[in-house]
Amino acid sequence: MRRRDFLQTTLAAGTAALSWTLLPSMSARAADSDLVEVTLEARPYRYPVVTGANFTGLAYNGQVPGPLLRVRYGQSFRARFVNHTGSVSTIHWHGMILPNDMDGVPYVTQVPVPNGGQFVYTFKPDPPGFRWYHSHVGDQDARGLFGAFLVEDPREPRADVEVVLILHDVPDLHSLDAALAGKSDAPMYLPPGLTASGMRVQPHMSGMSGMSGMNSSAGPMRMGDALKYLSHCVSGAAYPHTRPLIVKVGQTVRLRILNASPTLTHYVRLAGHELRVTHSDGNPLLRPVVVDALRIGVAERYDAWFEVTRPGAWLLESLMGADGGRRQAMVIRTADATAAHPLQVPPQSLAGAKLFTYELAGDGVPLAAGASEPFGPANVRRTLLLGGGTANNPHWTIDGKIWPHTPKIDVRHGDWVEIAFKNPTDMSHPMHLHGHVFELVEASGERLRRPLAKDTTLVPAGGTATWRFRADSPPGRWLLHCHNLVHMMDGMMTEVDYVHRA
Ligand SMILES: [Cu+2]
Repeated sequence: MRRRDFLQTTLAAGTAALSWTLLPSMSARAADSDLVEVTLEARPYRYPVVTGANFTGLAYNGQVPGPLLRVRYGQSFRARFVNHTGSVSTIHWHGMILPNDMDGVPYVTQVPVPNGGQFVYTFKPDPPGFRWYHSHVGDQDARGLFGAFLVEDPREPRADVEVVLILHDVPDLHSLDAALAGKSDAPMYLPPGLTASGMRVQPHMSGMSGMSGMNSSAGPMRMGDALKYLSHCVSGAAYPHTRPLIVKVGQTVRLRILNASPTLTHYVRLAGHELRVTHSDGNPLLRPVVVDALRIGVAERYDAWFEVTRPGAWLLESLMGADGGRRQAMVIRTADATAAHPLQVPPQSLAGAKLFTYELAGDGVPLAAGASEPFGPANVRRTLLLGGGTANNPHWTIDGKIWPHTPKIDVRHGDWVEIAFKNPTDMSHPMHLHGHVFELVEASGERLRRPLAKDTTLVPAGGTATWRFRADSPPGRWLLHCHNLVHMMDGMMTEVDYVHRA
């Protein structure tokens, strides 16, 4: 009885379909229980945002995104997954350190759950912070099988207003087939005022800053692997149908923003405000950083704070260079905003903006050219070459291979591991490691003096990134892959495998 009550309590905060989620304090009873139990049932779902379009959606518990899951750090978690998708399915708990057989990777950590079948996932959510969950089978997450998962740290200060926002994009599934075949005619999305590699526009390039989308600066668009999108959403709705967030002057607001897009990097601005970023992928930054705009790669999360200092109405928006007509946005306004406070819209360019980058947040210093200095002692040191996406090599590869033929990374428990990515391709790759939180110690040729604790890193086009971590997770096979859906389905995937000490 007590558990059932608690299930209701837990899900109550997440049952507001088609809107972002406001987070009330967890009730005392909810926080006192040792166990949080939920049932997640996946079924076909018709999206209100794309009614009329030929789109085969899926949903957990009849809502997209799926219900917000909340536990207090230290509680155990048990999810009964019921699969009525019509095909096999699994749930992956992104950013969580957990037993390998709970990680939800089909044919790697578990036999996938057949249609009509059930599976119980049970683990102690760790570490605290903003995590998420999604199907790890085919394109099911792009069809709607994803949601946010908060592991709340009672030691952390709360803001007056706490909100979870999920940026997600609904793909035209025909373009997914075409993209996997390298024959999509969809344009690449690039935000206005940025070069293809995602660098800030430099002053000497200011003559280019008016170029909408900057597509022409990205070189010839050889590869037909971009997705077409039917809708760009904030937590299940597209602007202007997103629900406004009503705030009061004097309040502190904490936005926890997840990018659950299949392929798009999101660039987020709030009109009239800077954002103080305190966490990346749910993990505290060693020092918060104040920016004008966030860059959120696929699967990344950021905690961004601001203060309401005056009455007004402001648009929070992800800028979309190639699709500027459609806003992916929501209104944040004070209850007393009047006609004297018309809606402020953020600048529609990132030119000149202080953009969140790893180099900025990590206090980067350029490495000497050609330097190969180690970032710390490591017993296992590997370089992974990200490749493909050209006419002669249409697959997206790691060291020239696609899954399951990619080279694996063998580690022993207790090893210090350093993985360096080199990305000579003309697309950025959001690389994700399961079951670990690593330190990002190098980005785009800069050593980060304040490494970022993360589970996903954008490796920019033409750029580099280096991770460092201790192999002290539960033993098993931990997937390491690009979180761009097209690249992942193409085979840009490998594993960190725990092997027994000889
Ligand atoms: Cu990729």
